[in-house]
Amino acid sequence: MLFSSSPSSTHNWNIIMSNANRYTGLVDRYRDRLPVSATTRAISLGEGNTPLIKLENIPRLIGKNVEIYVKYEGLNPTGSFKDRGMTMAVTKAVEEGSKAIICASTGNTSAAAAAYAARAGIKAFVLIPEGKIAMGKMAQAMMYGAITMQIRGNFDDGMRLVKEIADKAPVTIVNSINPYRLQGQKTIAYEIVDELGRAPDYHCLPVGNAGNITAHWMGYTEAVANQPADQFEQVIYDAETDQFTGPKPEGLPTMVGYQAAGAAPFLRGAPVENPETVATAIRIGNPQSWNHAKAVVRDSQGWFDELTDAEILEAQRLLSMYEGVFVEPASAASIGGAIRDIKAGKIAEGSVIVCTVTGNGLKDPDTAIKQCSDAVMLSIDATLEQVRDSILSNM
Ligand code: AN7
Repeated sequence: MLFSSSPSSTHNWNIIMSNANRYTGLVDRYRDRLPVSATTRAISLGEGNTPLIKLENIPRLIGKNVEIYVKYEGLNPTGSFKDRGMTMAVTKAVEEGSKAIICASTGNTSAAAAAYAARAGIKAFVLIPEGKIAMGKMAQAMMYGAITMQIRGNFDDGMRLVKEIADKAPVTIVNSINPYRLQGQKTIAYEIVDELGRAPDYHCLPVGNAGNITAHWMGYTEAVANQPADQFEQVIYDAETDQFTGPKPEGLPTMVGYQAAGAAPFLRGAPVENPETVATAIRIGNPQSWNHAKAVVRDSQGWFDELTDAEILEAQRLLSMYEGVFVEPASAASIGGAIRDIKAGKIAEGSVIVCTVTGNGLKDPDTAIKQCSDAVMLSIDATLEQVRDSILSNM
């Protein structure tokens, strides 16, 4: 029986478990720069440590002399960057004795919350907009055993409800308004600075709630400042002064945030009432980290811009077909926007650019298949002749 307990193994697993070189996730890796103690038990699935892939073909294709890297966050345990924040949020929730977590989500946060709650043995309640999350994310919430509430409303409605319910029920909010989320997510910048030996000139990423662009900035500031461990000062956004606290090093990247045109409150200068985009992950009209992200763009002399759904899908396909990197539509906004700004000269030749590609393409198979009506998909008899003809006519 699957769920019956089996007699304990006679192997001495401790020998294997004591391998000091084993990567055990970002809380363990960056323990001295995160709000945990030496004894805090990390709730981890080995998140972080994702590939930084240098693009080979796209720079040639656009005819510009630039170094573009994608940080492939789709290779996290639940397939998105949300795992970085969730390992921290759930680690702290468990440390503080919480038995349940809750979030509103466009899909990826709910998948991560559900997985880390399963890992910790606590409950996850997730609110998702009915009919508006990608199939893979839905499958994840169900498989990981979350209690899923599909609401007749959008993400912003769910977020409002989660904030209201938190003091009426014994649940810990794990949306990015939970400060531990950004603490976990900042580690992406540590990894990039580690690998490049410096920060890039530009960092481009998709923006929904704007938590991630804020976390990137905190991480870059801490990593570039390269503070000694015993004098480590965390960088956080102080709402009172509208400033980031801590060191102010030289050599930080220009931060560029891209939104979907139908869900682009930063471009409109105000919340968007009925956000709409094929990139459901960023179908958000009322960003929770509004002031933080404005401060990031101000301090880094960066900018926000928007992409149409058609531009987002084109970038998604380009990255798949020319580089073999399959990301979900929201993630493609970063590369699509960067390519446009490189072509326009807004991002100068000779620059080093990192784009965060936030989620795995497998999350949203429907949107992928729908836009590939022109893909070569032959239907043939199971004969050697037809296979051979198919090859020869397509060489
Ligand atoms: C793939 O899961 O908000 O600007 O509820 O899933 O930090 O919000 C997802 C956001 C970009 C935007 N790319 O990041 C959720 C959710 C992907 C995402 C974003 C999301 P933020």
